Amino acid sequence: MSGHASLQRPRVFVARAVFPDIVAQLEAVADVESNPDDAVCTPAQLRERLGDKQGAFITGSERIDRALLDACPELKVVSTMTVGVDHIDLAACVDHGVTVTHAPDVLTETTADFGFALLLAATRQISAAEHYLRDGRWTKWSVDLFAGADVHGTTLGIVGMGRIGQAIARRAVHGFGMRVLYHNRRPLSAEVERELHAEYRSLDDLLRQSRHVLLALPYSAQAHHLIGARELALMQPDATLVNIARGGVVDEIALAKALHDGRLGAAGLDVFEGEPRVDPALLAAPRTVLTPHIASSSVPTRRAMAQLAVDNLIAVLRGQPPLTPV
Ligand code: 8YV
Repeated sequence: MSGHASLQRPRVFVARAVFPDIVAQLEAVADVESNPDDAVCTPAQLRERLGDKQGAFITGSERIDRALLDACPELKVVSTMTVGVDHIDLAACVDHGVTVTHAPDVLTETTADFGFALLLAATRQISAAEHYLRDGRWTKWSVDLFAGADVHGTTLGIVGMGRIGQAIARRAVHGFGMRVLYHNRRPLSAEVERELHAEYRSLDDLLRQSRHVLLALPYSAQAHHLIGARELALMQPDATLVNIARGGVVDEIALAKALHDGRLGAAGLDVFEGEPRVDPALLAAPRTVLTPHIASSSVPTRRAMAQLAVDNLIAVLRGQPPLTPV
């Protein structure tokens, strides 16, 4: 009996080490292969692990492409604990009949907090000032010590006005008395614009008119290097650029050059094109705060992301509609 029952249990691969109590919920309904060492699979290892599985629990580090799907004929559902899905070939998943689910909403406020933290840290040079102090270089108070631009009361341009962009707009307007401009594939309804106190602009106008610019758009081929040398040249010379979207949205070499040449005030970056590798040009750029893709990383939020990913996976394996399909 139990042997028969176990034959019926779907097989699932959990690609990274996630909260054991949340994975235990999956183990109650599926045969789970996990990755307690938390090593990131190479594409070949991922193909091998998923070769006999019906379900995949992944993060942003695992790439689901056509070659992988060709090699994993039993795969029915890919559940990513991220909101972004640029690591998944959605068209190939449709062709292979694979359901894709993601984890929106649960990380919105935590990620918006971090976007604002980066805006403040970069504009007010908090990292550089702390290193200066720790290095023992602080010998006297002076009027212009780390004097930078202001955040409150200035104009913030938000590129990508989805859930996270809107949560940042609320912080900017209500917490910091800022004026908010935004650019989006489609303008928001007049009602939502009114509620957010946000004004639509073309990308070029937003870059020209904003004191600070924050990127919160999904990555796509059209968004590749959306912010390059031409766009950086449109920005105000003391503006801060914050990127909590994906590294590929920004031409990092052009950004490093603008910072070196003093044509941009500061940069706060949580995402990088080749992450976890960070381009040496960015590492050497002045007035820059760099963090290792942690915008959603609070314990309650990372737990909520993992829980939603498991709930989605279990629903699809049971033949029920997923909670948050892509
Ligand atoms: C994740 C993110 O932490 O959800 C997303 O899209 O970028 C982050 O919240 C990261 O992708 C995990 O791999």
